[in-house]
Amino acid sequence: MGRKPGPVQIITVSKDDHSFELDTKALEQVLLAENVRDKHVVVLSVAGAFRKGKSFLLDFMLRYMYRKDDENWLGQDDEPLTGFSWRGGSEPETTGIQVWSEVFLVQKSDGTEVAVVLMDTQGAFDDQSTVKDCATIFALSTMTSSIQLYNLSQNIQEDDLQQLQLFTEYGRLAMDEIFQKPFQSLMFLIRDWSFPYEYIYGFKGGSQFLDKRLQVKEAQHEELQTVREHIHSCFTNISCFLLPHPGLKVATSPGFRGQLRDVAPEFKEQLQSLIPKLLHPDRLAEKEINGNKITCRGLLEFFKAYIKIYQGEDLPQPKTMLIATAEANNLAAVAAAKDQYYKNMEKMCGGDLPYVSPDSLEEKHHFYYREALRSFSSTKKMGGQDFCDRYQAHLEKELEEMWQSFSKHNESKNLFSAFRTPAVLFVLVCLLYVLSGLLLFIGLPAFAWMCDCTLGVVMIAMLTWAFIRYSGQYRSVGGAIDQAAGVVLEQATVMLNKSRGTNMADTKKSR
Ligand SMILES: Nc1nc2c(ncn2[C@@H]2O[C@H](COP(=O)(O)OP(=O)(O)OP(=O)(O)O)[C@@H](O)[C@H]2O)c(=O)[nH]1
Ligand SMILES: [Mg+2]
Repeated sequence: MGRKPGPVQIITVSKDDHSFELDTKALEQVLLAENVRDKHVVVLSVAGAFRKGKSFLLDFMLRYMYRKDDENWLGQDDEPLTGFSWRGGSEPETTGIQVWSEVFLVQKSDGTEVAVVLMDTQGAFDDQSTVKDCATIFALSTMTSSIQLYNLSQNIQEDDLQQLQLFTEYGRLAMDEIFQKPFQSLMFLIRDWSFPYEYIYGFKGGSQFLDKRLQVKEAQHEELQTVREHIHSCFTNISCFLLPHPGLKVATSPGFRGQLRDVAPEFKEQLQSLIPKLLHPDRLAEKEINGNKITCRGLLEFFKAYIKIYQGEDLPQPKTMLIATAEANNLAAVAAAKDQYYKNMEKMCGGDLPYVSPDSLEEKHHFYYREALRSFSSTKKMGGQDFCDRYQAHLEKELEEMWQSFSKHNESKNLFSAFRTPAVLFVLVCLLYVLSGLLLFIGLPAFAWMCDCTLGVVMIAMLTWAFIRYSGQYRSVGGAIDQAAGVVLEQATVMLNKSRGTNMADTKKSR
């Protein structure tokens, strides 16, 4: 050890290609420290929107961990607040995921020692991160932590719950097996709570407030119910803490360095209640995976496994609400247009309906194709013209494929095409029979014999074909016979056309 403790960047997000990287070496140095590596691990993470005082709060937790024996652990009046890097201003500060380099050993009342890791995360919804970046950070920190603090400002809004649902679902997707409750503790931490007259500050008011917000009622719209049920189903333990506003100096002064002098007394008072309770040895829940408590060494392996999943291509892309809605709209319009085309064409030539002349079928196809495209473009869809054009191209391609299959199906109903192979073979047998007789007559028995042999082969082919059609077996042989008959027919047509062509040329010449 010996080195001064500080934040360690373990996960970095690339600004260019939005990829994620785990610094295994750095994480190994933290988790494989000799005194902690075989201890059960407790991971406390803070996540939520950017610029809402996450790192600031973690620094008070650090103070507590270092000075908990001191009555005055919160600090001196003029002492600057250090630890995880925090600052004022509107630009994001923390990036990726960081952990504190020192893992704290805490003894529980039953004598067991656990290792406590504090984790700071990149704020969500800044102007440089995609939905996928935010979802990945949140999911990774939720999957690897045993206590996740969801840091919110002022209230629990419905969109906060929806984001939580999206992010946790993204996490659940990456976990191998889905358990009844895949994650452990979730704590809503509401900053700048301004209605203590309705729900008092602290855990008590928080829990009443949360009960009200997460209540699932019969009369609620299904959408609201699903969000709540999802959140309940993801975490074993959900709590809430209402924290007051820290005072205008903290929120707005550019010169504020974390001196307690400038922090509102009620904020300090609530910190003194929140942090010791949160970090109370008996409240520190060990990280469990598959129901087993894991050690620091084990956690390292899980980090490696989880990051691989997020680096891979298997997971779907979480999208913005507009894009997801626009996609759903367009897909629904494509499906409706396809359905309309299919039904119309079915009426023309589907199922058992008799053979239709290809020309009139093609005419109908063009008509219904245009109708389907018209119905697609007249449906109201979100996402703008570009988006719509992409889906229209998709629709055109699919309609074209459907047309090909309708046309083939119609073709197969043509009696001649069904009997094409036996007809060709039969004509061939007749021709060979006549030819053989002719050759014998003009005194060429050897050639006549060859004709007879070929005739025999063709007849066997005919019988085989009939057997295959009847039994449905050896279809590849049947296909080969069909193909051979097709080639013969083709050659014959070409020859016929050629002779017709020369005839025409002759008549033209004679004219
Ligand atoms: N209004 C308000 N401001 C706070 C609170 N706690 C800290 N701040 C201020 O919020 C600003 C941002 O603090 P940080 O801790 O850097 O915020 P963060 O959430 O870690 O920000 P990112 O790392 O960018 O996501 C600082 O100016 C703090 O003084 C709080 O409870 N309420
Ligand atoms: Mg931060």
